Amino acid sequence: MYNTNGRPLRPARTAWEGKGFVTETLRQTRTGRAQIRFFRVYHGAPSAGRGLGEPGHCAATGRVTMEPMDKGLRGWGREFGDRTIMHVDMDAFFAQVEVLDHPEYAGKPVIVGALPESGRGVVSTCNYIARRFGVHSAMPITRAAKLCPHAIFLRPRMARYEEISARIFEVLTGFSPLVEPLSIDEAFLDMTGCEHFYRSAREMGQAVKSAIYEATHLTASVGIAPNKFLAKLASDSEKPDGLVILKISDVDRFLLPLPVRALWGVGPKTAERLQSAGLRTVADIRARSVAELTQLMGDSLGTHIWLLAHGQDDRAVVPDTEAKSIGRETTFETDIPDGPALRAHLARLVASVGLRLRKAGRYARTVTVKIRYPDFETHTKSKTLSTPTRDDDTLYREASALLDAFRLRRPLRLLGVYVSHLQQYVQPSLFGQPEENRLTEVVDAINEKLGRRVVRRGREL
Ligand code: TTP
Ligand code: MG
Ligand code: MG
Repeated sequence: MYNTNGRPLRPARTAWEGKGFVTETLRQTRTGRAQIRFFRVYHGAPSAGRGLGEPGHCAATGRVTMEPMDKGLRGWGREFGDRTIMHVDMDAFFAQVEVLDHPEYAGKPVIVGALPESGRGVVSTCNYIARRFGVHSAMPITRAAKLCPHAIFLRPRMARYEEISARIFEVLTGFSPLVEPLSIDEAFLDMTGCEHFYRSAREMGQAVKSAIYEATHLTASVGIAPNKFLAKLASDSEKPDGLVILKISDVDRFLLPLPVRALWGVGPKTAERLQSAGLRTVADIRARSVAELTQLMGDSLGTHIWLLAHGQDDRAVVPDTEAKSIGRETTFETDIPDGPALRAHLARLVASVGLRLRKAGRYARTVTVKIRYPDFETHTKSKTLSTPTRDDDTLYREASALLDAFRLRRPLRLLGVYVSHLQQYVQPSLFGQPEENRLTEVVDAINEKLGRRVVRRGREL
């Protein structure tokens, strides 16, 4: 926990309500002159067994009243208006991971994506050294090779990036129960009510950056602002390793000089229309009334642009608690034909997906297998089951039958397994009891204890 200077005057109190709870701690300041009350609002159930010392987690105390959260207690948070929103985005994410795993690449331009000798494909991303040569995401790899011939070119290793991404999100959920993932390397956090843990917004942002660095040895850029739109602009504005704070009083200075393209939802076409009406910067839009803008751009787009130009955006941070599907795929080092090796990969993918499904407390109705041939031709086949399941044996049987159905005649470059139509429980009256495999339960329990998947089924070997 951060900013825990001062002596606790009494144990933290936790107040409960159906959908969340508040913790309150009372501390003596370091100088001993004042008492500070730290408040924090949590949404959703507490995670059992975790102590109060970890932000974002709290052990149940059994009290069952909800005490109102006094807005006055947000301290410096009030400089951000009703809400304090944070945006976090990793710097040159795939490329940074590659340099982390290969220290010999440090200081050199690194481009992740296709390989130039393949003659096709695009740049996924590149590090900031390569960006100086004009290389950027989505650029054809052949063009990147011309701009920066001495760069290190690498194919993406998605499984590794996903593993690190999971670690980052674990760190973020320690800071706020309201974390909305936007992509593999990026999230919004609603930090409203958490301000009292930090002396300033800068300290709060620094705490998140440091925690990510400690967990991954990678840098992130962070923006803190009154809403999502401004927080994302802020985090993008000083990459890499940036930390930009926009209080309400900073917004105009920051926003007005920006080109209209900076407004969320304004693409090249909309920008062109605005420009042909003489509107180049956010300040130009500010000079017009909402009526003029709606006349120019239509009711909905005009209002949207007018609001953003005034720094207004009331979208909520929506935590991604309801995953729509769970899946995992592997790209092989060398292409693999159908046979025991491929089936073992399938079993490992199923085991990993099954474990995540059980951890999420869900049952799946639909199983999907995805294949990709060396020429990138990609196919999927799905089956929807009559009874939802989360049992590895059932999932493997279905996935294996789907793989059979492809009648593979060529080796595969990629294999993936997905489950979807997730539901929380199975209605016994409709489907009969869901089959719970005792072996799966035991294996999960042992692996949980050991902290990783040590015990595996024979088919995975
Ligand atoms: P971004 O966050 O857009 O980019 P980045 O993290 O590489 O660089 P920065 O944020 O510092 O500007 O995307 C995150 C990852 O997503 C990126 O590392 C690679 C992948 N990606 C693609 O594969 N293709 C793309 O076109 C983009 C934009 C990203
Ligand atoms: Mg990024
Ligand atoms: Mg991103």
